[in-house]
Amino acid sequence: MTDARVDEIRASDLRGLVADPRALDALVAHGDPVVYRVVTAPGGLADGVGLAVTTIERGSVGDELFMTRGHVHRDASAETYVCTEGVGGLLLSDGARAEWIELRPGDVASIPGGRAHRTVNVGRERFSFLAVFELGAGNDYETVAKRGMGARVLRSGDGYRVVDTGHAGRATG
Ligand code: M6P
Ligand code: ZN
Repeated sequence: MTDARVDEIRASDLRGLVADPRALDALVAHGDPVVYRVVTAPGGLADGVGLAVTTIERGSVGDELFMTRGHVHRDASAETYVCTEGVGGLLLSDGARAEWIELRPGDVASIPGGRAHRTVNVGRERFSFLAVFELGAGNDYETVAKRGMGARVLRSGDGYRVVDTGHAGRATG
């Protein structure tokens, strides 16, 4: 894919989304590292089908493991993820309940239409996955910024834990 589009999402792009804004400020001040890259096939596969590979670096903002921003599709279309590298997971939210699905290479996860979705790297290496989605799905980021994902994924000893936060509060805090 020599003509693929590459988007780099840095720590500063997670403003308003993390549990610990001070830890984020410190990270931004220390070089504002790339948290993840999204490589998108231009024009998609065919017939309105889009393809992207997302790679999340290993790291955290305070205790909160590196993650994507998370979004909901405006057109309520579904999406499929295939894990290709590392260990991570998918947080799904319907606005009332959060669900966590751990992903290892070869695992396939379906995101039902209308669910907010975010991925998190919980492993010791990079976490990479391929996404197949409808072109023109229209990513809405405001909903997640406003109500959060209902859970956060935190470093815990050598592993991680998924902590329920509820949807009533803001995404930060
Ligand atoms: C997957 C797909 C993309 C998305 C990317 C990063 O590759 O769902 O559509 O852009 O993950 O997630 P986000 O857009 O939430 O930053
Ligand atoms: Zn999506």
